[in-house]
Amino acid sequence: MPGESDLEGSALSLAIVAARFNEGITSRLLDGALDTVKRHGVRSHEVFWVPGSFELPVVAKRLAESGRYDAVICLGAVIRHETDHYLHIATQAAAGIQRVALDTGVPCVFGVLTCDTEQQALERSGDGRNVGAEAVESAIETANLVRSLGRS
Ligand code: DLZ
Repeated sequence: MPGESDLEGSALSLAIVAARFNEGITSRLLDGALDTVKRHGVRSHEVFWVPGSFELPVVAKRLAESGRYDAVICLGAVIRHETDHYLHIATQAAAGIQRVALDTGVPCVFGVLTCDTEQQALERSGDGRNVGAEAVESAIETANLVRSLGRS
């Protein structure tokens, strides 16, 4: 039986970093994220913008190291183009965000869509399914768990 997730946000301070590339999609992810922040009563949050998903890790690192946030949520949309450029961006964004989390101990959540088409990205950033909303819930649950485990 899976355990219950603790989605109480009232003790948490969150940073949200959003990529401007494919802004039509990432603004929808941000809307979902902000709605979820509100729904779970998150104590405080701040939003930061970067040019593209490739820049998410470097800013996530500064925010995680600042000691001001219990978790960092990274939002982006990488959509397949004619070349394999997108693949490098998606792979490095994922690896970089995970590295920041492991190096700092601050949960850094991967709210980056990697899709073949814009239609797929729209379907995952709407009022039904929204990966930005899911990312905030993952951040809250993980931050609460890390906090409950105490200092290592
Ligand atoms: C250059 C680029 C391309 C081709 N595609 C995307 C994308 O689908 N999603 C995204 O978030 N960013 C893309 N970028 C921009 C890169 O993330 C980055 O901002 C630039 O390569 C500058 O480092």
